[in-house]
Amino acid sequence: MIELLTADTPNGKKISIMLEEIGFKYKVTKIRLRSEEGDFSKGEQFKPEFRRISPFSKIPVIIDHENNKEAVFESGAILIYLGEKSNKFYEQKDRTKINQWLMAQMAYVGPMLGQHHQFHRYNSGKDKWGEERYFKITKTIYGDLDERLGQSKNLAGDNYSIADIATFPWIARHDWHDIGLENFKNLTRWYLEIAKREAVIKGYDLLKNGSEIPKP
Ligand SMILES: N[C@@H](CCC(=O)N[C@@H](CS)C(=O)NCC(=O)O)C(=O)O
Repeated sequence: MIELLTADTPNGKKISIMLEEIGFKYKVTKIRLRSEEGDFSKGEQFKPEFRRISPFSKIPVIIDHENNKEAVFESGAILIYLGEKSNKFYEQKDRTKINQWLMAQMAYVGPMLGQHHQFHRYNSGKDKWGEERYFKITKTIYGDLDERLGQSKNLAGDNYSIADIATFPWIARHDWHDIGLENFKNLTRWYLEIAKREAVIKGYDLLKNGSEIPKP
């Protein structure tokens, strides 16, 4: 059994989607990232027992109870671990391509879209320069992903892979981005194909509170 310590965020959803896709038995342990008053500095991610398995105090983390309670932090590393363990969505022959698109998600797509959330969604009007910068970068990312998906069925080639699983929950925040997903035809085609997968629908609603995938 895999224990998933997480919260309802794009990085958290990557792992619940993967666990549903590979059909592993898992349980979700919710980590409250902020106090009742909304203070992040008082979240459960800073408890010493959590920091022992997640040194940067971030979700998601998994504990593999079938493998000597091996704990893995960083969503990309977790996807690789589960891909290797299940032999699914991480085809040996495609690994170089999958790794590129996975690393691009981890190092660029996620962090940039995350900044766009901070400036545009949570702190709109506070910093014009930051707001414009991350709006522009987000638009560029949509364009670049659209271009790739005009040439390729999925990010790393024909096969749906952990690179798609890592990227999907970030694009699922398109309603926060205000870029207009529907203007990016190839990205929309890919998004809708993934959005109808049963495992994705289930994994998206990881806390079982009726969370639905936003339509373009
Ligand atoms: N690169 C990390 C990023 C994880 C991350 O930023 N997690 C956020 C939620 S999506 C978090 O735990 N934030 C709590 C905090 O920063 O205190 C990953 O992909 O696992």
